[in-house]
Amino acid sequence: MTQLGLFADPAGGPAGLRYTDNFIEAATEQDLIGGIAALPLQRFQFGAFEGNRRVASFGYRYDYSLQRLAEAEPIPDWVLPVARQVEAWAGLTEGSVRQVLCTAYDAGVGIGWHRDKPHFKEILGLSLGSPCKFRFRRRSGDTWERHTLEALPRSLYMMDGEARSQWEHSIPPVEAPRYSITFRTMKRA
Ligand SMILES: O=C(O)CCC(=O)C(=O)O
Repeated sequence: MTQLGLFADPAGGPAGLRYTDNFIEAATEQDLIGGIAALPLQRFQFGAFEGNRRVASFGYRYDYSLQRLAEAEPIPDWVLPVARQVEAWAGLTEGSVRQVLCTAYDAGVGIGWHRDKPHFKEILGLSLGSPCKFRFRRRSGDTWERHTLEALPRSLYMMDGEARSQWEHSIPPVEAPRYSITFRTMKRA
């Protein structure tokens, strides 16, 4: 093992975080944005609360009132080619992505600190439309370890390992409309 393997470079960010720019072509980005904009998006509901981002879930959705996963509409055909591309990049078996979340953030909208639900395993996210600061934090004694990923439009990130299980993530209010497609695999028993 090299020294880099022994001593994680803090500038490299959380272990288990992968990122790549230009994952899709600009024309594909426009098609995907069009697909998301045409969905019957709903303000994100968590129990009695409502977030400002607008979402549509496919495959499964998390019901915050019942605190469990519920079945949702199948992953739309127009998302499947990019879902297959995401699986190939991540080294996942075709069909591993079982949940897709399409999200629209208007300017001034973000997402607060959270970790994704434990029912899911790997989390991958495609950024569309405008850049965002994808922030990570992890408790370290009395303070927080922090890392910010500048997620460009058409880029893909993956959270696995510590990035997924130990670090929380959030996005501060975006400056221009941003869309994302989140691809999630299910925890295997
Ligand atoms: O928009 C994104 O890329 C992140 C979405 C997210 O973290 C979530 O919906 O849990």
